[in-house]
Amino acid sequence: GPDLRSALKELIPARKQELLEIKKNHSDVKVGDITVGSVIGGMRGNSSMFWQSTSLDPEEGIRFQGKTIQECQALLPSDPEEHDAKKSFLPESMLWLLMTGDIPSETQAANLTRELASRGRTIPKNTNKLMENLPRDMHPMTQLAIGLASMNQSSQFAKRYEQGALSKTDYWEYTLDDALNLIAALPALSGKIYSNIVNDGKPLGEFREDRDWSYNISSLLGMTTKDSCNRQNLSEEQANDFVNLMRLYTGIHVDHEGGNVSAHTTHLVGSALGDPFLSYSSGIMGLAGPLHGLAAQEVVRFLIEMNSEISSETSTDEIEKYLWKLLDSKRVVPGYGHAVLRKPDPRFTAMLEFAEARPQEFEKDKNVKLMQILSKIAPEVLKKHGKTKNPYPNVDSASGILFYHYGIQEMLFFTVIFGCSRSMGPMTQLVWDRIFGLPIERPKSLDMNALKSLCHMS
Ligand code: CMX
Repeated sequence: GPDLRSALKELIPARKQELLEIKKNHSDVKVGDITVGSVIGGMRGNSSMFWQSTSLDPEEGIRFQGKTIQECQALLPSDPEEHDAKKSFLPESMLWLLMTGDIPSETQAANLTRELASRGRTIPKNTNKLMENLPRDMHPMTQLAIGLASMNQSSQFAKRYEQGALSKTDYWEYTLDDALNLIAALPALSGKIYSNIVNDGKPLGEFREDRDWSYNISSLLGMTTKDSCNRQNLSEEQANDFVNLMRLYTGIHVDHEGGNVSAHTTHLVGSALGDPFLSYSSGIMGLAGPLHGLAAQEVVRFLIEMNSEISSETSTDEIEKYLWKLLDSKRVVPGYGHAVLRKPDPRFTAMLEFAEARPQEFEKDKNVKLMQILSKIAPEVLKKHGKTKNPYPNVDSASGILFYHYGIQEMLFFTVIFGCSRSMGPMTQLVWDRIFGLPIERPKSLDMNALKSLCHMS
């Protein structure tokens, strides 16, 4: 179908049948063994979640419905009005891929783009009022979580459920409505938050119903030349590049399989039949943790600090020395290493390629230069150091410093942009949770006595 809802309607019967069959005939098949180490080690290596749209390969990195980032870049439709040869695909195309498993046609992508823009044009009055009254210095992620949670008042799912008029087979349709409204509201919400931080709450740009989701995020951050205050004095070309950076960034941070904190939290809260707004607001709270979404700002601080202590960003010797000094004082190199990945993060590679495709723009930026050079030097140093299982750059190595380059320099705000993107994977899963009628999540926990007895300790 030309719209997402009808495309899903066509897919649902066969997919439901598939899962039903697995449940009926293969529920006893063993997935793996759970160890005591995993129970006290954050469930590491314990495969125990069902997640539809993405999976993480230790060598290849993330795959979206089985497709690598490169394949997505080649296949997913971009903005038909964008004529730049270096254009990025639309996150809206990615959302379609996540939801359905299929590459959307140009028309399907354009329709979803229009649908989100039309749903996102206004946010609920109460939410708007609330956002206007938040303390200007409140943490941006707290603002985002509050804004999202407040939209629960407009949840179609919650309203119908409350009325007691909802049959289980219809859950997904209202969840889909809410999920699309939530994703659609993120440009306005993040724009409101940024204006609270940098402009005393006064709008920085306009929302355009005829433009795509990332364009509207950029415009409401004041980062386009036409529809915003353009406080960074960007040229036409720079502003266009920024929108493409936004499309790229938000297109590839949508999901990282199910076990990461933001995705898992959304799924867990949603499993208690919380509506999408409450569920993703909780996911946002999880994303705000320094071991998860906040790492990008660490890298930016690190690059700026190193640059202030070395004579030139091309001085290989000094960079090596700086890294060894860091490692010898038992600190980590920010932006390197990963819990699961064992190669350079393909998301990092995509961000690096964005900079490399625009040499004139980034030539004079010492921090971006250092980021590029570091990605050659640091892996060698970390290999010699010999501790980290993955000496390669992770996603956070490049993203923050590129936003910083264009003038988004309020580091706590980076995670809000991450939060715009990350909505897409977990919202997709929530819709499918309702389609499949998955139950409330309830793992068994073990107390100290149970652990000791399993280990034959007295
Ligand atoms: N610099 C120095 N040492 C590192 C390192 C790095 N970048 N990454 C890992 N190590 C060390 C660990 O501290 C650990 O040392 P000990 O044995 O002394 O404790 C050892 O190498 C083994 O760790 P690991 O199994 O390779 O890595 P973990 O799964 O424990 O941790 C991560 C993964 C990301 C937390 C870690 O690599 C790290 O701290 N990196 C720097 C911070 C960072 O970039 N975070 C962003 C993560 C982005 C993302 O999750 O997508």
